[in-house]
Amino acid sequence: MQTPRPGGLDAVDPAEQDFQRRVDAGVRIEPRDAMPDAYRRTLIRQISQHAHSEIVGMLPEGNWISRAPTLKRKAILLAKVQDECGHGLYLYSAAETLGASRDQMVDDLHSGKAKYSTIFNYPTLTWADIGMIGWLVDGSAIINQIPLCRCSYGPYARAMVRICKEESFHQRQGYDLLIQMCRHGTPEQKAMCQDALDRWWWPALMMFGPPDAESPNSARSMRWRIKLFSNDELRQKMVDQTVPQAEYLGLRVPDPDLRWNARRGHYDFGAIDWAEFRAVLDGHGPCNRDRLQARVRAHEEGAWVRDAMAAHAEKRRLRKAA
Ligand code: FAQ
Repeated sequence: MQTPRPGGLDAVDPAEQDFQRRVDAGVRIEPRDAMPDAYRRTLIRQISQHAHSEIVGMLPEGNWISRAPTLKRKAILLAKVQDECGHGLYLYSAAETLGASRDQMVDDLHSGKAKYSTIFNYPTLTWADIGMIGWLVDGSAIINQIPLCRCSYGPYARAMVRICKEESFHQRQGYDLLIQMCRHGTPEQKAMCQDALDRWWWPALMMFGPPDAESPNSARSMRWRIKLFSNDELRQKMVDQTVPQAEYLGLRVPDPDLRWNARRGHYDFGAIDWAEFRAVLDGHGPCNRDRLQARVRAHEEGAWVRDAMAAHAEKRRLRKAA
């Protein structure tokens, strides 16, 4: 992975050079500032994909709200899923500051044109999966998103501050659930957690995106400080942070090549199945079709709310104009 080049050497246009100098100097770019079209497009792409991920990401856990084992766990899960909805809304708003239309973004999701995180195309088969999502998926999301609080685009960076605080609660509730099941539960409950880890470990590592050498957007996004770390750097951080937590739970990470490398000061880990990643990205994961159908249905069933709000706004406008 190339590190950002100070001064943006391939920015030929003087306006772009000036923009790059501001980014290099750590100036926050705000919606009314001049910015290269490609910077705007890259942000709209990333922020809208991120928003879609938060919204589609409500579905796997939403599946368990009515089956949570206790009132306390149900209240926690409800709050978490509602938080994810809020994250989606902040992020759609951040993308709108760049001129993106909310209707267009939502249409692109529903038509299958827009991407969202591959991780949400896997099913939640048991209650242990809820713990696994909090621990691994929210855990990975935090590692990826803490640096975004310092990214170059103001509205995205500010949205991420609040999102990260909430993701931190999400990660902790997931790990707490797993501690209860693995350290204080029955052997059957612990086995259920091991089965969930076996299914979620590799998809969680894929959340960070393709390897650096195959990531078309990384070099430019890093130069513009939209990304501060590469996909592989963040993935390594996730492994280093998570393996000791798995040990505390008494769970085995499903990777025969995983071992501590004292020379590197990091864990070495096995090869990721990128063919699986690409298949899920292309719509062939276990739940892609269900996820999109659920979102389209929710949108259609909510049409009357949007119509009622539009009629109410129009009535107020006419009353004011009279
Ligand atoms: N899934 O060149 P790169 C969460 C796409 S939120 C699907 O490396 P980039 C909270 C990528 O978009 C999880 N697509 O791309 C939660 C690009 O496509 P394009 C979401 C992926 O943008 C928890 C192409 O592959 N987080 O979990 C994935 O520089 C629990 C080439 O890749 C964010 O969105 C993937 N895993 O780096 C919610 C964070 N990976 O458009 C509910 C912000 C890559 O060129 C419950 N986003 N792609 O055709 C980012 O940091 C970046 O966009 C990356 C990808 C790192 C995801």
